Amino acid sequence: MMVNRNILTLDEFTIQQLRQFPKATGELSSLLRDIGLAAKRVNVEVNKAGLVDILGDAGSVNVQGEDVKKLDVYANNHFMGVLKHGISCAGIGSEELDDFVVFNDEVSNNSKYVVLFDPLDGSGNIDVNVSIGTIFSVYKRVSEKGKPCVKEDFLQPGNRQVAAGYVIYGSSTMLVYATRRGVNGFTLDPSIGEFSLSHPNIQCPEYGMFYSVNHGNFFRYDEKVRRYIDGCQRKTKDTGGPYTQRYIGSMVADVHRNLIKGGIFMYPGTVDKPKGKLRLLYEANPCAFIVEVAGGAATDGVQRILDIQPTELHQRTPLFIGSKGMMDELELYLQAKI
Ligand code: P6P
Repeated sequence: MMVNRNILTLDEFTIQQLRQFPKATGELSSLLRDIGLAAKRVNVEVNKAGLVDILGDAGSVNVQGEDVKKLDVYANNHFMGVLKHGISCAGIGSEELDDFVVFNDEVSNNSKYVVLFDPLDGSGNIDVNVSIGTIFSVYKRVSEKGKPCVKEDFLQPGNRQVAAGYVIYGSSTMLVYATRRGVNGFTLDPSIGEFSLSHPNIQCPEYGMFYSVNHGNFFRYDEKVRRYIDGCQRKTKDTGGPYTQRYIGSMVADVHRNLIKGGIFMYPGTVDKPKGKLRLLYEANPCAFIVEVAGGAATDGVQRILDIQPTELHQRTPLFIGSKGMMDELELYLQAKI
């Protein structure tokens, strides 16, 4: 199979971006390449999960009280490992770890960034071969360089993100990341073992035909949310529909489809869990950053996700995210204007 020599790899792309800023230190480019390396290693295990004894629970329970799958542990260790042994990251926060991890060595203490990540989102789908993903969020540390990073470095609002992205281990393996300069998607090319630029300058369509929500919670949602979902079901050709309901159970996969084709993903709060299920720091914030840079929108039903001031690593938030036109219509329902 001929490989198109003109397709930039992730490494070539990040270096090309770096060359446009001669004063840049190269730390962000290096960090993104580190994440790409860890993603390739995790991809190998995800792709053979059915063949080796890596399926099933690792026998432990994580801070979320969820059974930890062995692949969760593997992914967490690999992403933390490349970041700890790189030159760009002073510390991390992970869904799989109780607290922040301050690397606290001479190189890391002089590194510019901190990273928050969900090493394997949707891990409940591992055993049934449904797409899963890694999500990451990058901040410039606010504490003094030369010293260990501190909690405040991680608890910045999402509008301070320098970069964010996800890896989706699906029919192909893709790495999508955003900086303020744009959103770009890279597909892993097995013939060269590199992520290659396949989706340059991703723009989220203003409208779409997909809505994603767990209907099993329907009668526990707020009445305004129920009315919006009901409205989705009533769409016709004359009113911008008909819509299709797609809910994969892996947020990365649902958000990715809606980013590319247009649509809205919702994980609202419920009467018993008003903050919903999804985590602000390493799920909602990075996805909100990516979707907003691509022209979409993301709120918690009241305010912009990226404006929320975090208070703790594992805090949850309701999440409504996707095409701008669909989010604007949702807003009218939430404000009881229709
Ligand atoms: P529910 C996966 O566990 C996850 O965190 C997201 O990836 C996904 O969108 C959501 O939970 C699914 O949750 O409650 O609908 O099964």
